[in-house]
Amino acid sequence: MAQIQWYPGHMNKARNQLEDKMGLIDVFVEVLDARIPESSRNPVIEKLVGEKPHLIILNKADLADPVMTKKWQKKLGGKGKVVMALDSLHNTNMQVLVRMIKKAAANKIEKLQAKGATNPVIRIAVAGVPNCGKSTIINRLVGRNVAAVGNKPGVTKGQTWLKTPYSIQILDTPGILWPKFEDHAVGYKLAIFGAIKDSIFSADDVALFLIANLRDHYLSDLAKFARTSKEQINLINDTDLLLALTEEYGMRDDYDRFSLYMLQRLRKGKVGRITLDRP
Ligand SMILES: Nc1nc2c(ncn2[C@@H]2O[C@H](COP(=O)(O)OP(=O)(O)OP(=O)(O)O)[C@@H](O)[C@H]2O)c(=O)[nH]1
Ligand SMILES: [Mg+2]
Repeated sequence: MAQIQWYPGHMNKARNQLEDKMGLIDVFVEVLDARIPESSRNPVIEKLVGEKPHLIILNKADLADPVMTKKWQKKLGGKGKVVMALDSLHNTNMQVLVRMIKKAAANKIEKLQAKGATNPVIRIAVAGVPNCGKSTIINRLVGRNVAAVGNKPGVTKGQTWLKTPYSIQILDTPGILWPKFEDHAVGYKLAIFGAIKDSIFSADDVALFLIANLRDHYLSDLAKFARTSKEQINLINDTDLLLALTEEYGMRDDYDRFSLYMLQRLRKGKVGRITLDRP
C-alpha cells in the first residue's frame, strides 16, 4: 500500500492560527464530515478548545448512514459540548443551527444580559478539514455568499467579523484543520471523501480499501452498485471484484479510471448512505 505523507509543520501552523483566535471567540464550531467523524477530527482541537463552549457539527448528514450519525452524536457529546447533525447543502433554514450555537453560548449570553445587553452578540469561529462544508455553513448563516470566505488561511491582518441576522458574528476566515493521517486507514478515508487531494494517492489502492469496507458493513449497497447479488460478491475477493466492476462499467482494464469513478459516485451519495468511521 502506498504511504500517505504526513507533514507536522502544517499541524503546527493550523494550531498556532487557532490558538491566536481562541481568545476572540465565544463558541468554537468544529465541522466534521458525518461520514468520517473520527477521521475528520483533529487531535489538537480538544486541548485548544479546553473549557470553551464547543459545537460539533456532523455535516453532510444527508450522505451519511443515519444510524451511525445517531451513535456519533451520542459518543461525541459531553461536558461543554453540543453535537448536531446537519445537511447544510439542502437545509436553508438555519434556525436549528442558530439555536444550537446559542445553547452552547448560554452562559456567555446570560452574563451579557446581566450586564444589561438586550441583544447579546455571540462570536464564533468555524473550523474543519478541507471540503467538510465550512464555507457552505458560513454562507448560510450570513445569508449570502461572502467573498472573504475562502481557502486562504491567515492572510487577513486586522480581524474582521461577518455579520449574520441572528446576533452571531463569525470570524472572517474559516480555519482549515489539517487532519491527522499517520494512520493508513485515516488517510484513505480522508481521500475517499475528498478532504485530501486525489493526486497524492493511488486511486485503486483507495478503491480496494473502500470495497473491503463496503463488503464488511454495506454489502447490499455494494451488491447494488456491482449490479449483482450479495452471494456473488461473497464468492470473490476484493481485487477480483475491482477487476469485475471495471469490466462491468465498461472501462475494460482501466482500473484507475474506474476507481476514481467509483469514488465520485460514492462522494455524491450514489452508492448509498455510507459512514466509514464506526463509534
Ligand atoms: N450533500 C451535501 N453536500 C454538502 C454539504 N455541505 C457542503 N456540501 C458540499 O461540499 C462541498 C464542499 O463544501 P465547502 O463549503 O466548500 O467546504 P469547505 O469546508 O469550505 O472546503 P475548503 O474551503 O476547501 O476547506 C461543496 O460542493 C458543497 O456543496 C451537505 O451538508 N450535504
Ligand atoms: Mg471553504
